[in-house]
Amino acid sequence: MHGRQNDLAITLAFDVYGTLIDTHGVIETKANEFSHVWREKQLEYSFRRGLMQNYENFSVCTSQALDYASAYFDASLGRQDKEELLNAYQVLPAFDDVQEALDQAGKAGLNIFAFSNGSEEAVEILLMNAGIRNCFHGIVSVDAVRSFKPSPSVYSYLLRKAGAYNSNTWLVSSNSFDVIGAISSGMRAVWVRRSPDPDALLDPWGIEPTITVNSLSNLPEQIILFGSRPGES
Ligand code: 2OP
Repeated sequence: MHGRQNDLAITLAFDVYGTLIDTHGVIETKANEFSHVWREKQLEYSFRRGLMQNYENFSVCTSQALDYASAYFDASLGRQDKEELLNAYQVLPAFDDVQEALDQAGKAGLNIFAFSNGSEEAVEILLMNAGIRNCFHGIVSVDAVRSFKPSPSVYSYLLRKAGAYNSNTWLVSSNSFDVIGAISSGMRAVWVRRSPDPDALLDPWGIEPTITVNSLSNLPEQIILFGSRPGES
């Protein structure tokens, strides 16, 4: 898909759901709790399927998590309600700081990929609908390796598909499991603190992000400056 990019150029791999795209944009604030249970279960199912080696497309995790949230809140969603919510999951807003950051990264000559548990097709539709698809050199989906983040296999696959190396590749994610997974695989990682909770914690594993930010604004410049520090390749 991408072949060998300029090996010296920095590669940015942006996580999608929750980092570029606001997954809580799908439901009005009044159902915010429903939206969070849906999202937490979606991720939990991906972790469990990865550990069980019982892979299903991320959209199955999303759909089954919706069934759970519906039952948990006794929302008794009908088939049409569920279809509308799942369709709405393909039309979610990008966060306000995304377009400018991607434009800055493009102008700076960085290789930019969307990197997601979602299938290539689902992410393509999502990014098109959010109006940011053309900012990316490509989309890397874990679907091809039939596992999920934070399995080491998905980060190795990212490097292969992006034609990049650990030393010049940065994962950009709001999901601490993703940041810890990428750092543990030898990549650099930016933790984007998207949670409105100022006390939102990174898991206390003793594995720290390379950079922590509260927004993507000026992130490309911070990454380039970091790489130009003495001793940093
Ligand atoms: C992703 O986009 C699930 O946020 C995670 O892969």
